[in-house]
Amino acid sequence: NVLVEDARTGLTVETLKKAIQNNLFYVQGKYPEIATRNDYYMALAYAVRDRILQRWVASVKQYLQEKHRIVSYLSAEYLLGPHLANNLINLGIYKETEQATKELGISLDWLIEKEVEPGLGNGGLGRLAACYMDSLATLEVPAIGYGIRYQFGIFEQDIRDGWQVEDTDNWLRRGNPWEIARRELSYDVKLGGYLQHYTDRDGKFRSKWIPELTVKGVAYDTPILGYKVNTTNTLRLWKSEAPRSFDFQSFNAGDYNFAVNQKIVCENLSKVLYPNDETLNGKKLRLQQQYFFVSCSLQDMIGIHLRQGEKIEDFQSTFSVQLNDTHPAVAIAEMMRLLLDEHDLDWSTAWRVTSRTFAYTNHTLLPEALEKWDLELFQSVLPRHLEIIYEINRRFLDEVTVRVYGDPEKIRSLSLIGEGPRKYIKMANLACVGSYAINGVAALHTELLKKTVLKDFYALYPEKFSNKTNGVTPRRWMVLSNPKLTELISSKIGDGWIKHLEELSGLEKFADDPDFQKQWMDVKLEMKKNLARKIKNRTGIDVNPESMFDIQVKRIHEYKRQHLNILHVITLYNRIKQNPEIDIVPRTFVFAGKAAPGYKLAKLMIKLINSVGDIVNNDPDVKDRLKVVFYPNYNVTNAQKIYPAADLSEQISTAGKEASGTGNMKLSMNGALTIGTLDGANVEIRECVGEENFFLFGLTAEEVARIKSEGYNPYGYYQNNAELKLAMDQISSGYFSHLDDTVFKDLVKSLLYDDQFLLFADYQSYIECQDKVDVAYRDKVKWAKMSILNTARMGKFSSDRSIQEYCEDIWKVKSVPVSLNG
Ligand code: 26R
Repeated sequence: NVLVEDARTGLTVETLKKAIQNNLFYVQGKYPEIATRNDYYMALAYAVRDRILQRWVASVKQYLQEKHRIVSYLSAEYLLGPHLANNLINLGIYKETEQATKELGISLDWLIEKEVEPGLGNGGLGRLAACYMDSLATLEVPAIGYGIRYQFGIFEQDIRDGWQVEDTDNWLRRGNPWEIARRELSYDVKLGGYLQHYTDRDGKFRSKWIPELTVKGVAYDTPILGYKVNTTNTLRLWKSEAPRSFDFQSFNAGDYNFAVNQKIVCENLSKVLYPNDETLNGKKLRLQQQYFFVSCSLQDMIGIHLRQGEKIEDFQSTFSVQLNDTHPAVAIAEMMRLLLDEHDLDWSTAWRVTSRTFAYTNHTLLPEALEKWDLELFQSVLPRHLEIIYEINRRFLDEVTVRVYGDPEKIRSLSLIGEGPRKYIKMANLACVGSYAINGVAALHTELLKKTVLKDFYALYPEKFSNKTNGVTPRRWMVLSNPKLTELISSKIGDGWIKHLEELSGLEKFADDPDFQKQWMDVKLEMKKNLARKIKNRTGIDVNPESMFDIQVKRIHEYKRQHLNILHVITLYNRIKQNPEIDIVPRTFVFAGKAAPGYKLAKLMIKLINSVGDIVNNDPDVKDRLKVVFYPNYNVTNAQKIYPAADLSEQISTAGKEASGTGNMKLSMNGALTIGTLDGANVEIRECVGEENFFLFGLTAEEVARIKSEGYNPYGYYQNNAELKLAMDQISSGYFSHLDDTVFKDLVKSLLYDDQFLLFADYQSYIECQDKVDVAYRDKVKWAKMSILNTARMGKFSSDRSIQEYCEDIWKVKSVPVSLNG
């Protein structure tokens, strides 16, 4: 007898084929002869979405059947990457779909490459949120991610004449089959205006907020499916619009222009992602964005809580709300406002609820990245919240004055309000006071938080602090991006590691097996060939897949020190020029990453990489032993192609500056060896893979702090190091810039006279370490073994482990398995 599957839920090749054909006709309105690649992409995407919808609806049903605790993740950024291939993997129908499309005469890869990724984040923080959503669903934990549906995500980077140029990211231009607009699900958000104070009938003193403007937030939901489970959670992103009533009012008043203008103001709120990473510019629109999504999200959560028949004062028993850095920290004041003004609770009840609801993750120690809002600006957007923050601060300082008796310096540092030429609000302080848990993202980072930026809060509330070392999802960063390696690993140890990454340790016993080593390095070579092809297409540069692929891909920043890497390139180049017959291991240096559009020095670093590349790549003396590639427009899609091809992973930030890093994990999992400082999660990676399988160099965080306090003198290092001096002199004299000695002036000046990141202090140590890498790479057998051991020992760095820890220690949530048709 024949099994007849439902056309919208079936998972066999036959049914998938039917579904694609149906969608081509009934959704796209096309037949095969005239269908475009996009038509096929859409037809397949909708077929996949149908299958996910079945699980999504089942999950909602399951969650509503009885009361469950729910995790709410608040993040201004989600860097999801393309959905299609990931959903096929998590549904477990990759092979079937490959077959179905093949039988329809089209290639699945071709469709997968068609997808425009949603780049709704800058870098590490946004990508972490995406990995965590994947792990929450995979661990079957009820969770909602809340954020902003930016119409334009992170800009697209192009390189012209070696310089970064930005183009807008119009990711929605062909429509988005992965989201469902919930037009009926919307909330009003007030902005600006003033307060009216009065005493109500019960003699209660009250503030009434008369806003200047009300915007509407509309929910757009994207399903997040777990790996080989039914659990499908929701990522709910808010789009801002003008309220319907609005145009009416102004129209009646006869001011059409004003009405149109206000509509534009409203829509602007979710228009574009701010491309800044680690430096703030205090823009009003950014504060409005933060408040907008936070207010919609809290109103939504309160609605969910109350509809379950629960009391408002028990809110914290339904939701645990995680703040992804301070970007959503205004939620603490907004929660108080909603409870006091809209739900009529008294202050102490409202504060009890609020301070048991939120938990705060810090992602950076850089002082310039700690969010501060000019008090007057804050007041002009959120007058009521300023009043509430003053009251939180007053009560908080009253309480601590007793404990830190007579230490005005401590009081100043703990206060939510900073004083100076202008007053400002310290969002990290608000987050610490209003949260029941505070965590850093790697062991070293958490220790430094406790010792430096948050030390006074640590002294006050040590029990709130814990470490949650970051992790990444092996589904996207191994299974999806490196299928060959996945197959090889599973052929030896089965596929349990995909959900239980510690099982990778089973590979250790093959680390010395010559056959396995050969297979391992064959996969690596194939991935390098693939990347070489991409590099050729995108940049025109020929690279040798047999050379060592030395890779640094991440946002461009002084603290990440891409210029230290390029100084190594110049040093090797000079050694070749001085002795053209010198025996060095051929290397391909791959750089990729975006610079914040307003960050002059970072943009100059990109220009320097490209300028050095132009000289090195084309000098006949080099004989193709060195190649420098700047791969443009680093994003999730490109990252997936780059990581599997890496031999060497560059993690060379100044110790104490990189909170964790997550690219370091993705590279090591894919068999790259790391050259790195004792910074962020590098410390823990080295502990896991073993010091003999990690190339360590540079100052420690303690030494960095000591040198800085004693006064760092870069010029001395420059004068006393011949190779360093030569490289710097070449850069400044225009050796790499057609004798133009002005181009790199600012960069040279910064390195020689006021570099905050101690680059010269680590130069010699870095070069010597790179020389060791060169030696190690010559021993193919040993390198293969070290590479295998890196992967085998990376089990700890799955985001499943991180999320498990958050669930147990902070959120107190349990998994709720979802059954279909249950
Ligand atoms: C305030 C504003 C300008 C801003 C500051 C900082 C905007 C964005 C950032 C980016 C920060 C918060 C970030 O992405 N930090 C990174 O978080 C990763 C995930 O925890 C870490 O791995 C990484 O080390 C850290 O830099």
